[in-house]
Amino acid sequence: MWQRLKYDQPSITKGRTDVVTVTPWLAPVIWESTFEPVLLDAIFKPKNLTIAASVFAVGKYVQFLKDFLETSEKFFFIGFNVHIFVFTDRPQDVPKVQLAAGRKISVRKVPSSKRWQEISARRMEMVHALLRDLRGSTHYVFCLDVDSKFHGRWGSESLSETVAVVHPGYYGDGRSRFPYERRPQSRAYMAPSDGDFYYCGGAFGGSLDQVLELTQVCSKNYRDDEKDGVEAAWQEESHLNRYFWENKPSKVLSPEYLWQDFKPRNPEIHIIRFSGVNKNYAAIRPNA
Ligand code: 5GW
Ligand code: MN
Repeated sequence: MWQRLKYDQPSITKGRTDVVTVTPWLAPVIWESTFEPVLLDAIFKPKNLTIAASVFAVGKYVQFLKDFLETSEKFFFIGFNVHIFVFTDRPQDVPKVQLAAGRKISVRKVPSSKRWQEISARRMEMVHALLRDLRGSTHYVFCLDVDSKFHGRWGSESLSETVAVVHPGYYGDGRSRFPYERRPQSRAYMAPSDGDFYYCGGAFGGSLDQVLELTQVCSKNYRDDEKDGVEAAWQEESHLNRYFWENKPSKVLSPEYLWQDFKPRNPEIHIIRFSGVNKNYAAIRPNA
């Protein structure tokens, strides 16, 4: 029982001072040394939760699956029931990965796509359809980019109703400089004086019900935009950012949770947990 666990005495006056650990709407912002992993796992493990993750590997992106899946076995919700759903047009190319007890991978076939914008835009819709099937069997869901690897723990500290990850590329910038969709005709529109953080399209999550709602709203807005002949600047990432502006995330993950390999590690980043690999765009994208 967690009551008998040994862990450092929490301090009410001392903690990290180099970063902000709570948003103005009082959602925790998760940084290394702001949580006690052993304690959190002891709280969450007895609930016997199932965590689903969706990952798309369409076309040449299947090459990223091996590292993604192998590193998830080392770092992603270790000791929990984890079900990874791989969406791909090349099911025969999904690598066989040795899985620990309680973990499984399912493959869902999706159509190939010539326009890369299609892939990025349709993920929400396909995840929404998946989640409808998972109602009753899954508690939390994360939607992750495949062109990335785990390097450190990503676990129960990230669980909450709606979870957004701060994008590593813009967190020092003023909101007017965030790459939000700026055309008022789009349903992803954000005014220059609006916005909290710029969040990643490459990682987000939450409870099954909340992610069902989020994917429904974002995919509907994307489709309605499409009928008007508008495609948001960063497809679903733009719609996600608009959604999280209107519906504040209940937990915010620091850029430790989605770094980029090409970026030098900033001093406030004490650990990189998940990071996008460097990729040769010309070699992997259908219409780069
Ligand atoms: C291809 C060309 C341009 C943009 C995206 C793609 C692409 C994305 C693809 O051909 N296949 C594919 O499976 N994807 C999925 O969308 C992957 O899960 C990928 O991680 C995600 C987002 O696309 P990324 O990772 O290329 O976008 P960035 O912004 O992380 O570079
Ligand atoms: Mn990516």
